[in-house]
Amino acid sequence: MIRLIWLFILTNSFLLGGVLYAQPTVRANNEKTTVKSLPDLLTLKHGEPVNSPEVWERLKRPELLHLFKNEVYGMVPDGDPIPSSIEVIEESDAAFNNKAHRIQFALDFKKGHRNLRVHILLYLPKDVLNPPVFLGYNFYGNHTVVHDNNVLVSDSWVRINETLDVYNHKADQKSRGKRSYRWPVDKILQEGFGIATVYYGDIDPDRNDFTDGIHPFFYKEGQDEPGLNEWGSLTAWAWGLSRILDCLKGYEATADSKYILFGHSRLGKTVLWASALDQRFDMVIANNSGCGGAALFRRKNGETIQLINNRFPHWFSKSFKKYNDKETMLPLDQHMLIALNAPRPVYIASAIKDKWADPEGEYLSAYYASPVYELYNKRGLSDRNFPDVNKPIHQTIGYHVRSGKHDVTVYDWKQFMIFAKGHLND
Ligand code: GTR
Repeated sequence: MIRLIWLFILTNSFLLGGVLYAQPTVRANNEKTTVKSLPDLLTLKHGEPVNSPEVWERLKRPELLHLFKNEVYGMVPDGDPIPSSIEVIEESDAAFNNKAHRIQFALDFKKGHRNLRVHILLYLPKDVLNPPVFLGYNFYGNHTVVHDNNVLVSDSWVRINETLDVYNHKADQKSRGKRSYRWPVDKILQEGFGIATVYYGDIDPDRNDFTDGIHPFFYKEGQDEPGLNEWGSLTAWAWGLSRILDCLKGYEATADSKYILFGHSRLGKTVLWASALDQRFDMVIANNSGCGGAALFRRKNGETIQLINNRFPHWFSKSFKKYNDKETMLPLDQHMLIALNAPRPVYIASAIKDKWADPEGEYLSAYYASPVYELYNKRGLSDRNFPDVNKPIHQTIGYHVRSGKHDVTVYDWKQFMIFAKGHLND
């Protein structure tokens, strides 16, 4: 079959390997994409059926985790745990006009002369014991998420973004609150949730450089970059979320909280992988996560394996590069990543203008993950047809495609909170 050339990058607002990362625009796809050849979730590699939660958990789940680690994201190298310490470095019970507690932790990793400091910002509503907590990374520093002058500013390397006042790769006071429209913290607290956020670059700066961030802490003598099937940045960020969870679970006020992982875009990819790896996360929400997140690789709609590996060579393992333009050779696809979250509630959110992330591919992935949820008698998505815009579906797998572009909006958060309230006790 002749593949029509359909992808056309129209934008001039991104630079290869550069500092701008706007979503390239995608011209409509004329090819009828097929997902006929999706690898089967309910068959083991030697052909036996997966017909119970027990077989899924004992055999299929480990089989898939092994594949994702070896072929896609890369694995965390074995070795002794990295010594770390955790300390409350600032707190107040007068945040948000006395309505909330603010706690800031410093999580420090140490090895030889190396020290990596990760700031965790946590807000908790007053008078709610162990509230459910949304946990998500932010892109430009904790101080960008809220208008709160007490939030500490990270020293880590930051991507340049002049509209957010980030110059010279340094976080700056001037960016305070500039991303607050994506984080309706006040509303989240009012609804009885806590919220924890961390700048993702504290764990690993988002650039093709493996001498910084957490990776070097794991190197063997003489090593200066991850091996073939070792971790890229996405796995590093996922690993970091588990360390942040260790910390929050060790803190009295959140020790028994439920945790809802939330991530947008590359951080949406991160959270799906993080909660596949760590089943202590109670729920996961991936917003506009696209290629390497919820979207099916085999559709090759919008961003493809080759495009993502070329623009972001550090995100995945080196072994993933062999699938550039060879999607059908992959022994897995992203419905399997979503299924690794079963039976926990998972929410996939798309935006209709976010063609780069392939909204329909994100939906179909969730749809094809559903048989694993059904093994547990949970409801996934039952309709193969793409839903209407702004018509959320809230089964144990939740989904919406909203109007508008690649972003996080008030509409999205409204759905996330309704979903969390309705499904945390599934
Ligand atoms: C884009 C990238 C996407 C998505 C996005 C983001 O440029 O192609 O995969 O991750 O960046 O994270 O903002």
